[in-house]
Amino acid sequence: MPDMSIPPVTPQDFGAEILRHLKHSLGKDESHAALYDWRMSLSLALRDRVVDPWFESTRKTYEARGKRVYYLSMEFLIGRLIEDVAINLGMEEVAQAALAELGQDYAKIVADEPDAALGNGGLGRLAACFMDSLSTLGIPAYGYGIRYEHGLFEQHFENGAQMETAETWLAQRHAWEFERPEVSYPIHFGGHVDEAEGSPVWHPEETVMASAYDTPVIGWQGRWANTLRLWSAKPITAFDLASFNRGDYMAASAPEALARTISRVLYPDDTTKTGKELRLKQEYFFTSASIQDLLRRFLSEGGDLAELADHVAIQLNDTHPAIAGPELVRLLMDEHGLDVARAISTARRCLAYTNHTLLPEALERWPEELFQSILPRHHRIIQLIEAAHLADSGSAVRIIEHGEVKMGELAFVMAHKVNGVSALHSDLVKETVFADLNRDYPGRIINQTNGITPRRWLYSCNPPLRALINETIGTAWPDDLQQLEGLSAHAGDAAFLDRFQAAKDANKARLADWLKARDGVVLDPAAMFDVQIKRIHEYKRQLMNLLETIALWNEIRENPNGDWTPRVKIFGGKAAPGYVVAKEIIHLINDTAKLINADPATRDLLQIVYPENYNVSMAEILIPAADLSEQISTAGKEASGTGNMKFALNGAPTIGTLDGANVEIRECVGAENFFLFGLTAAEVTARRAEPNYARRAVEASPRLARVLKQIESGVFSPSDKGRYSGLIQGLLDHDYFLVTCDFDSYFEAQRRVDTVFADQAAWTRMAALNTARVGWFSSDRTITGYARDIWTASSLIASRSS
Ligand code: 26Y
Repeated sequence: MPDMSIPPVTPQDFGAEILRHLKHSLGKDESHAALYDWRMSLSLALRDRVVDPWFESTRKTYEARGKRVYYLSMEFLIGRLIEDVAINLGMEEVAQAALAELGQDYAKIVADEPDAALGNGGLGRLAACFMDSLSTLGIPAYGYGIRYEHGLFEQHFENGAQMETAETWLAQRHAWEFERPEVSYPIHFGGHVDEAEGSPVWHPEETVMASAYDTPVIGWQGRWANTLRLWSAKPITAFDLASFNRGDYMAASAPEALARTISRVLYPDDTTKTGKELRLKQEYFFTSASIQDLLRRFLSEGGDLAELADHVAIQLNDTHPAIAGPELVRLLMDEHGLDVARAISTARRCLAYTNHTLLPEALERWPEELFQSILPRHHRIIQLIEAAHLADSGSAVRIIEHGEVKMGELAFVMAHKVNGVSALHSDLVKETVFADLNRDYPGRIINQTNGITPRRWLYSCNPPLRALINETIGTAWPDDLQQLEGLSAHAGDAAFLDRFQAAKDANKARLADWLKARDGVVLDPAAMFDVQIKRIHEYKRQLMNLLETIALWNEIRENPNGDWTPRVKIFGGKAAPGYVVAKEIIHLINDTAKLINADPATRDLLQIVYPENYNVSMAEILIPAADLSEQISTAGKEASGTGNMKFALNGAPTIGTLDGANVEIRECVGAENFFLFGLTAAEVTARRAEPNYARRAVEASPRLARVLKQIESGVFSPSDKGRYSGLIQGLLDHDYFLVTCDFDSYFEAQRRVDTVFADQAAWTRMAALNTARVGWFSSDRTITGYARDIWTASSLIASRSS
């Protein structure tokens, strides 16, 4: 039921609103308007319609005086917004019609919007899905992050190798945000602490201002809107006029340049703790601004700090904002006079921490010396936190140890709840990284399995399937996704399955058209589209996928008249710029594609496609078009995965290991609708202890041995035969991610895929049952879990209008 706050509008009236913006906001008349002008006018006209529900939500929140949720995240991987906002406002058709009447192409305008790519991958996209669900559920919430001037780098291939160039989404105005120059906070760095008089005083060496930019986040049917508040760094003194007048223009703008570097660029690495001073400054910058902002809001409403935790829930998206603990303690002690014990216990009741990785190389630790030089007061406070933790719990786990400040331990100790992001991952969090702390604080670690927003990841990205679902089970599913279960009853209905397949075929044709237009690549829409899209990581095992592709190529060549299922292997994803092995894997995929795609003997049966610059918008085209979802990480390494959920929801069965949320997806869709292979997490650990496990696996698999030999001998790199010898030797010497051990099992599972795919009715039924049975993976369900188990407040969801 549409909310009263969104008045219905005709295409004519909405067209007039667009024209008004064209004239008054863009200063253009129709005859001179460029695509950019139309896009900005459409965006501003849509934004206008978000403002009333946004004000209304803010008013209700203020009146309720209940609890607000603050989601602190270094990353928000948002993507485009025009379609998202139009759909949530129920205005998609009106917008299309309005632009058609103005002689403009809605789809072309939508495609002109740059992605807001303020994130690397899963963790950042999760934050964006959570913002969508918080608004849909009517939970008063703020997202807090950094307004990076440059989002995730753009990826180009030069002779198959990844090159990076700066992303420039803010080169054009960002239509959705409201600049708030009046909302700004000083952020201090460095200097020293004077403890002489008993009450410590921090004398910082450097100060920048954090300045707010607000983007409203509208929920389903415009019922509620929250705010995403991103901080931009500004100098305290913009400009040194004396230097300028002397003619020293560089010196004149030095303070500005220094401050601006803090919010200049997103760190493009999600694997290795780079230990860079600038990253620590970024983390403190946005965390301090956010904590100052929420405290100011609380106090301005007359709040009593003794009751802070009844009104404030702060969720830390991994350890990147873990400095929130000491920062809140600092403000409570140094500015509001609480004693240490009260300050710590107050902060802890507000704070909760989500862990997203077990990879030891991604756990943040800062050299103590560096940390102390940048945040001397916080260093001291962390010592106080550690002392209280050791004394109160009897724990032996230190926060500062071996000259390092361990952010995971800090986040854990300062949180009242710690959660993992899938059932398996949460168990492993308890058993591995935080085993000791789990014993010291029993019950603190809980699970909240990830989810995805069905508005973007089905309703918006898959119009043909959306229409079929609406006709089959009605239109109430986008905010009650378990209703998809109603599709199961139709899984034996041939007419329904035909239409389900027709929707998939339409999406495959759309992908083929898009790729043809973008890259000149021609796909066979009758072939199976087998898709692996995600960051390039050794643990995600794109290499294993490629080895299987080469093995298949060998076998097709040997038996060209065999009963092969034509496949297109689609890869997408970026490697961290400094991750050498990941970049070699990209290069090898492209080199292999070049050779295999040119082979006349296999050309109609096997093709490899790797479009440059995978991002959220590309995912929205690839996922609905996928037949098969590749989720093949080494068991125990992928905390959850969320792409896995998006594929299943869009009717692509999974080939996968028992890792992350795959385990729960398989339980939901049924083992018979999931292509399982590979070692379990426990078997992985056991296998690693066996001597020479990789070489033995290769010896036992002539198929694999042959492929490795081909790569090593330069079959795929004829101009540089030794190019991959290091990569292959590495696999034989220390195959930490067990590519060699899982290869045969994977190859065999792929042949099971071939067999089922050849029986189109059986395949479509399996695909439809995937869609029908994954409603539980809505991020609405996830957020409901956070609200119930972590943020616990009766007033939280009460504000939702019915
Ligand atoms: C500290 C720095 C090196 C760093 C930066 C980004 C470390 C980690 C990250 C990002 C991690 C990440 O994206 N993790 C993914 O989170 C998803 C959401 O929970 C999971 O689905 C996915 O399995 C996990 O890899």
